[in-house]
Amino acid sequence: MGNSRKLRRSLNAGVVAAGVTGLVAAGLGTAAAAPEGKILSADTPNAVDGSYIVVLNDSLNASAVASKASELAGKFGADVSSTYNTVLDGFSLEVSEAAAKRLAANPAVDYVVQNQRVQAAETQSPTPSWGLDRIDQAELPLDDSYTYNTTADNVTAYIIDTGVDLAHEDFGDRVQPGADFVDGGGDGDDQQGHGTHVAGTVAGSEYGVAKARASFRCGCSTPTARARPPASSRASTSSPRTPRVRPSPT
Ligand SMILES: [Ca+2]
Repeated sequence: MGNSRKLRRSLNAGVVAAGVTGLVAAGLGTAAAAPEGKILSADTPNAVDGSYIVVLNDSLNASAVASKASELAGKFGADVSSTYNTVLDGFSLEVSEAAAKRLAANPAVDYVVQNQRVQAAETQSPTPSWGLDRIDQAELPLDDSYTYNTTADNVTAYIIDTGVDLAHEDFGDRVQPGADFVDGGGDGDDQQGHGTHVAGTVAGSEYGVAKARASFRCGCSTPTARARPPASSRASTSSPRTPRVRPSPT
């Protein structure tokens, strides 16, 4: 066989090979075009690899959630870890990141969020109020403790109420003066008490939900719009007001 003939055969084979490669590439291109959605809270320091919560678009009963969860997880050969039907309708599962992105693009899915590791920061027990005891548990009876997993040190709360007792010991140096719409030019100091109660519930070190370094600013407006006492009078009679927390029946 002459070299020219070998060369023709070689070129023909090359053309065929190129054609096959093109077809394969075209096929791969079609597969890669499968729609993908975004995974929320991915790549955070506390993200759990391969563990996701899938929230469905529709509000379904427990049986329908289980059925839809099984259907969607089954598309990727995964088992459903848990189903949810109270706060949200959805399920959790362990799948690859690629599968989770495919799930996020499914029309039946609202969003997919990656599971996160959380841990309790501290427990306050006994609790000084019914509200703190109640806020950290869904079920009764109350356990006379409040466990929180964040001190909210990256949060600034704005209290728009009757003002805040700026000198109250439960606030330390975390409270900052705000606007005053009653006696213009004031610093938002509380002349009624309700705003201090609200601020104490939000960020008081003993009575508050956010206990650590959360700072907050106060705004003052009082429904009674009563006259502000003279400064000399306030200086001689004022004392720190204790945030009053109204007990509620269990
Ligand atoms: Ca509790």
